[in-house]
Amino acid sequence: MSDTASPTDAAAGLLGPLEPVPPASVTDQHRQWMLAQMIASRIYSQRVFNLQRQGRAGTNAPVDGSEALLAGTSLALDPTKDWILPQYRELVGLERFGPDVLDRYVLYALGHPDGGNIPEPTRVWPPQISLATQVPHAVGLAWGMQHQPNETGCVLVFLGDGSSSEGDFYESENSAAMDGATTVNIEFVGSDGERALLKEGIELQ
Ligand SMILES: Cc1ncc(C[n+]2csc(CCOP(=O)(O)OP(=O)(O)O)c2C)c(N)n1
Repeated sequence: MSDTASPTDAAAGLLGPLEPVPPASVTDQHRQWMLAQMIASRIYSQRVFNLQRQGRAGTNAPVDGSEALLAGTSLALDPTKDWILPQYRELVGLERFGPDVLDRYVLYALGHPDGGNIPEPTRVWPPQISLATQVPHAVGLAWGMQHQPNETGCVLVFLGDGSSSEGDFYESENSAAMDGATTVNIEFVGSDGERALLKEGIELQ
């Protein structure tokens, strides 16, 4: 990385092919890319936070503390096959899925209606502030993909532990288990810094 290159430029230069990278295949170049992504996502998040403090952007949930999870999961997925349904913190860390993710996130933060739509071919849905309401959509999307012979990807949905108090969460988990839908839920377990991964209703600590 040159002295003049921004983290964003560095990340773009290191993006490489879009194939998912399994843990055993992670190289130093991937690690360098993930670090650049983590730094970039913090910078994007801080920028929107500053806009919010100036009264130029609306409600904002900073990415702080979730950068590594986003860089890692983003690298593990295939942006041409897999889908991500974010909650409200994650979009600044999902540049690998397409530069318009960030553009649309900023529009959303500014209150522009186009921020509620991320056009194809980008496989990331817009932010969702109503807790757990993205989870039934994720299961429905995965279930629909199972009926499309050309769709071989998975659906990843982000939610916080507060979402596990919502009916949407349990109804979705039940539907996913019944339908065998390929969804992976990533749960952030808030302020204590612990995280849990829920997959088809089985909790792995
Ligand atoms: C259905 C619903 N109820 C309440 C809220 C208000 N609300 C916004 S963020 C939040 C806390 C969510 O905490 P958590 O699930 O731990 O997610 P985190 O933001 O910590 O990642 C609440 C209660 C909401 N957005 N939606």
